[in-house]
This record gives sequence, structure tokens and C-alpha cells, in this order.
Amino acid sequence: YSGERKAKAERILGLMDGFLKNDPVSLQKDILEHVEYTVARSRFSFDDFEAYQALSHSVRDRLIERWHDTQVYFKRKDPKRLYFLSLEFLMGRSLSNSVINLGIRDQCADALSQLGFEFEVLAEQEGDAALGNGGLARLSACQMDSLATLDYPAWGYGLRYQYGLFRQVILDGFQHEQPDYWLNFGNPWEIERVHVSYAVKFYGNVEEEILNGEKCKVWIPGETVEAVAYDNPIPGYGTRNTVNLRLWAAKPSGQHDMESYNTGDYINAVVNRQRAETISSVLYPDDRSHQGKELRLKQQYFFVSASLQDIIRRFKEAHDNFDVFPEKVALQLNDTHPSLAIPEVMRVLVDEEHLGWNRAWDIVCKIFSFTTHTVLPEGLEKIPVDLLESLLPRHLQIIYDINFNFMEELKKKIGLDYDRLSRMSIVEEGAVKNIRMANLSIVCCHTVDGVSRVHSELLKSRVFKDFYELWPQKFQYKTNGVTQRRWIVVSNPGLSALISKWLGTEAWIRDVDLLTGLREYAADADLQQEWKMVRKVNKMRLAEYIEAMSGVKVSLDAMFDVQIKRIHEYKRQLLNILSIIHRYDCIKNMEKSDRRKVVPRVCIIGGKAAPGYEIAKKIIKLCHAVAEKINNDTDVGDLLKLVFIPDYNVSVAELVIPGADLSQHISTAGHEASGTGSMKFLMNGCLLLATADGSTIEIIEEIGSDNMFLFGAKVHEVQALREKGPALKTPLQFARVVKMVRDGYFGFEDHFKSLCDTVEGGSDFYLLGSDFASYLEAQAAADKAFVDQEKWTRMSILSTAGSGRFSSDRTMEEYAKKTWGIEPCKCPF
Ligand code: RUG
Repeated sequence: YSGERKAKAERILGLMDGFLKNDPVSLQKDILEHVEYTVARSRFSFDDFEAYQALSHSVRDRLIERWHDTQVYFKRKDPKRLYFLSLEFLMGRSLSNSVINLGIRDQCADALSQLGFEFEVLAEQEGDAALGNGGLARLSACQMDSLATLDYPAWGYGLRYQYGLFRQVILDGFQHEQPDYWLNFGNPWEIERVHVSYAVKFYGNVEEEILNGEKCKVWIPGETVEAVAYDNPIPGYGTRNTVNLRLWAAKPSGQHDMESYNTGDYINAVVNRQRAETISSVLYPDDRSHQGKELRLKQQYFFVSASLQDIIRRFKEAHDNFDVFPEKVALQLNDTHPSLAIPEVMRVLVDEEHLGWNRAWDIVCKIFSFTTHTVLPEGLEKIPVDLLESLLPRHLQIIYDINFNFMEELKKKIGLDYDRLSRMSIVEEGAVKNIRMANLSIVCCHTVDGVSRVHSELLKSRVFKDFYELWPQKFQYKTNGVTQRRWIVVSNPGLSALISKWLGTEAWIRDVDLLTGLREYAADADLQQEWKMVRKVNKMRLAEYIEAMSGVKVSLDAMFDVQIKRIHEYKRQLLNILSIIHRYDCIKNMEKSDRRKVVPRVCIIGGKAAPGYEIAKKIIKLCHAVAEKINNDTDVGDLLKLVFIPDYNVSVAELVIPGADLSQHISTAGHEASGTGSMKFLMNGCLLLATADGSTIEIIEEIGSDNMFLFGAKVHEVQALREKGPALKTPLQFARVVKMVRDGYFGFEDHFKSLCDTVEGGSDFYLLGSDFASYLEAQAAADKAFVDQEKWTRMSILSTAGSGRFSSDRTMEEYAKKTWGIEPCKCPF
């Protein structure tokens, strides 16, 4: 600064004490001030929730300081930035994660204890930010943590839904959905930016105009909605860098519909304006398919348009033409959900910036990259042309133009192979004409990433085979990862401290490959003892939770066997339940004397079913019906328990994962693109019972197949097995347990009939029957290993030691180097 601005800056600096201090006394002062002035309670009398609010605001102040410094530094350096566009972010709670990353966890705990509060208790006051469905959304959250920690100049963009993922309530064993109005008690982790808002347009028509002698298109919109920014600072660990997650909320536009007002219909005019807010009101709760919903399309365009206006504004502040746009901007499409960004960038560059089609296209091809997260055909989004034409008429024209050029280019390369041309076309012809968003993304992005090696192989050999043959260089993969900060340090502090003690350093929290150092102590009796102790404490915590929520008392000596994830037929929770019935049946039919040999198990299942997914809901009901029978059978007692954990979310995962002995990842091979739950369990020293699917294949390479319990058909065997249909061999035990369900052994036989039909009579698409025998063998191997606690503990230590490759730090470094071309930009202050 110079002159007057300099004098002003100096005066402000003179008034400041410097950065906020992090010693317990300073924190106490800040907390008390927030009690008085932010929460507006007396500092002499406030409860746990108010203390949580005041503490969160004190932490937020520190986040804001760092956020400002980081953004100023990025602005000054003007590095190439990554913009990560995702319709879903499953952030969970923020308090514990923030204080760990800021390095002030212990100081906060000290400050609170002197005020008569306990940090852990206050952390429990926070609700989850559940702005996403499952794996894809939590992955985005893990990746933001890694981007900040690794000092990458990154921004996340998404939607600020007023209602997050529904709350699952179980009544008589049936799932019911309740709205998650998560903002009810305020959200101290976001900053509303009333001045950062953009008009987003919909509907209307396209007209032609002559500008400087050239024809150009002008979109005359029919509706305008305002997008207002809410910033969520994401702190890195061991760095001052704090990046931004900017979420957009829809508000009525400032522009009035004068006609309605003038006709005297004041109330309806206001109500109509208010409807704008519905765009960001609710998260779609189905992670399988979203075909043809207007609101969904509006959500996608709304967040894409606002984000791009923000990105282009930032770019134009530092540059007066678009020549260097690709050197400064990388746009990552998290699945096809944000892929309307492609025609939107074309529209802005061609219609508003008047760059000309070819120049705009050249830029688009350099800035976009795309990651797909599915192999399921229903996961590939399609937008009905009619819908797009009415909502975004100019975008449809642009997509048609992109497709026309692509088809012409393709014909030159492959000739008039109409089958292939029609498969690859962005436009799907048929009774209903659709836009294939995956095809659009592949055509326009420079990189198409899968989320595990096998996923990428399947994309190349099946799902996108035609495209791979055309552009082999576009296809890559970056195996997913999760952040060890949240999934070990925050959620398993006991294990975290133990790891640091034995490695002699906390450096693994940033450099997770150091975990391999645990391998040399895996057989050490002292480490084993301490490891077992930590695990036991975690099991106690989980057992208390189970009892509080279900009334079922479980034995700590039992093996805690967990399957927590969305309920899907391909994830095969039904296979798990059928094997639990088999186990129960075996115990019941055993001589009493033989029961001593049975390894006691607590089977824990948790997960939400999409509200319209009937079969998934029946799986939940079956789980409850079986649990009811088993848990009330005193003859079986502690030998077997089955518990369904309701309303599974990030916070529940943080509690359950550290307490699990065994976890199940048993999807039919070739169906789970990656899977990230397995990585969290692995980091926490939980053994895996799994099929060779998704990233499990790479986990096997790291820890060895003898360190886990593998079973089932391999990816390349699945198709042939399916073709056998009714001729497929299924074991007698399988037929027996399905019959027990059919015959009403657990009640509700009419209700379960259609569920049983999905696995019998030649219609067992997910191969539960043919995998059953090898599944039971893997279960038996797990029982046998559990009896030998020394061996089990060694395997557990080796699991944690081999988990480093599955950190999102590694994934983000790979993306930065191979896909985005960005460099760290570390804030020096
Ligand atoms: O089902 C996939 C998981 O296999 C994967 O680990 C995760 C993150 O890449 O994404 C999940 N996913 C896929 N969530 N939504 C979709 C729909 O495309």
C-alpha cells in the first residue's frame, strides 16, 4: 500500500493485538466473549450447547484469520487454481477436525476444563453436515482436507442444501425418512457472503442478434434466481493454508415481476418469488439414478452457473483476456453432476465474451477433467432433451453443436459405422430423446479418471470401450483415498497416540507412508498389548452406544463384525444377513458341548436405503426381523447378536469404525467402483472380509491376501456365472436359509417374498447363491483367526501399517501432477 491506504493499514495494524493467541487463557477469554456477545448468554451461566457455540465461534475466528491470509496470498501469487465442482459434500462435524488441523485441540480442552466443560461432550453437541449421499460425497470432503493440507490452491464449489440427507428412523423394523433441517440451530462453520451473489437464469428463448456485423445468439431468460455464497473454511493440517468450500444458496432475485405486482396480486407475487429458494432446499436422496427430474437439473445448473460466474470474475480481476485461462484454471467435474459446466463455459465465452467458437472450444478442451464414480448403467445420467430445451434452451443448442462437430470428426476416423456412431453420440435417439452427460463429459474433458484400477479397466473394456479406442490417452485412474486426519487422528485418538509413540513421531499425520514403520513391531508383545488395550476401549465405547440405542447388551469378548454403508443389492447386505441366519441355525442345531467352540459374534449392520428403493428397504426390515429373533433367544445368548445401527452418518462411522474387529466389503465383483469405507477400517486396524472388487484389489497388494479374508467370484468370472442362470450351483445351506425366510421363520413372509425372489429361481443377478459357500469359508477363516488373538493383533497392526497408500493425500498429489497441473502454494505467514 502507499499513501492514504498505507496510513489506514498502519492505523489498523496499530489497533490489532496481532493474530489471535492459542494459549488456554486467551482461548478462555475468547470463548467467554462469544458466550456474552455472539450467543448472547451470560458468561456466568451457559450450558453445553451454548459452550459448544461459543467454542466454535472462537475456532472459526482462527479459521477466518488463516483463510484471509491464504486467499490474499493466492491472489498475490496468482497460481493455477483447481476448482472442484461437486453437487455433494459430506463434511460431517467440523469442530474436532478443525481444532486438530489448527493444532489447538489440547489448548481448547484445557481452556474448557477450567471453565467446567469437557471438550468431548461439547463436540457431541454438533450435528452432521450431511450434504451428500455416501461414498462420492465423503470422498469430496476427504479430498478438500488433503488439498488444504498439501497447500494446493484449490476451491470447492457445491450447493448449500437446507435439508441434507434424510434422517433414518426405524419403526417396527421399517425405515422411515424424516427431513434433516440441519440449519435449525445455526451453523458457525459457514460465513454468509451477502455481497457475493450472482443472477442465475432459466427458461426463456434464444434470439439472434447482429453484433459488429456478426450474427450472435442471445438468451432471453424467463426466470432469474439469485445465488448467494456461503463460505466454509477448510483448514490444512500442519500448515496455515486454509482453503474455501463455497456453497450456493438460492434466494429470490432482486428483479421483480412487475406485472404480478401491478395487477394487484401482491401475495402471490411474493409467494412465487419465494419459490426460488426451493432450488437449494433439498438433497436428492438416491445415489443410483436421477433421470429426468426438473428440480435436479435446476440444482445442477444453478450451482454450475454461480460457480463459473465467480471463477470467471476472479480470473478477470487479474487478466484482461482469456489467453492464459487454461494456465490459471483447472475445472474438475466430480461425476457428471456438474457437467452442464461445459456448455455453460462455451456459452459465456462465445455469447458473452465473443471469443468465437473455435477459440472457446480450444479453452474448454484444456480446462475440464472428469472423474466417474460408477460402473452401473443406471448411474450414467441422461437428461431428456425436452426438459433441457425448456429449462436451458441455449445450452441445448450448444450441446447439439458440440455433438455435430464430434460426429463429423468421428466419421472421418471410423467411417460410417452407424452403430458405433449412435453409441458414442452425445444425443441418444429413441422414444424419449436424451442427452448423455457421460458422453458429453468424455468428449470435452482432457482426462477421464476412474476411482480404482479395476474400475478404470472396466471403463476401458466395457462402459466406455468405444471412447477408449478413440482416445486411449484420456483414460486414467487415481485410486481413491481417505484422510487419516479425520479417520485416525480425530476419530481414534487412542490409536493415533499409540502410533505416534511407536513411530517416535507425529509426522505420519502428514506423511502417511511412515505408517509402514509399524510393520517391524507387528509381532512385538508390548505393542500388541497396547494395541489390544486401545481397541478394547473403542469396543467399550461402541458397546455402550449399541446398548443406548437398541437396548442390546453385547459382550466385549465377541468379534465385532461390521457392515456399514448405503443399502444396495450389489453391496449384498442380504448375503450378510443370510449368513447370520445360517450361523444362528448352526448354533441351534449344535450339541450343547460343541457350542463352546463357537466364536461369539456381534454382527452390526447400518445404512440408509434410498426412499424409493423397495428391495433395499426390505433388506433393512429383514435385518430387524432376524435380529428380533436372535437377540431374544436366550438359548443362543452372547454367541450371536445382530444389531442394526439406525441413521448411519459420518459421526456414527467415526464411532463404529475404531471399535470394529472385522468389516465387510462384499459387493459382487465388478460393481463397486472403488469403495472407501474399507480404507477407513484398514487404517484403524480392522480386518477385512471382502470380495476382490474395487480398491480392495489394491488393498490386497499392500497388505497381502493372507492378512484378510477374501472370497467370491472374481470380476472376470461374473459374466459367465450370470449366463448360467438357473443352472448355477448354489449350496444346500443357501436354499435352506432362504426357505427359512420364505416360510416365515422370522415373520412377514408375504413382505419378504419379493426379496427372496431376487436371489432364487435363476434371477440371482448379484450372485449371492453362487458366492455363498466361499463366503461361509471366509467367515470360518475369520473365526479361526480371531481365536488366536496374537495372530489377530499382528494382522490388525499390519493392516494399519499397510494403509498409507489409501490416503487422499496420495490421491490429490496424483491428480495435481497428472490431471490438473497445479503446484502447492504455501502461505508463508
Ligand atoms: O459407489 C461409489 C463407490 O464405489 C466409490 O468409492 C465412491 C467414491 O468414488 O463413489 C460411490 N458413488 C458412486 N457414489 N455415488 C455414485 C454415483 O455415481
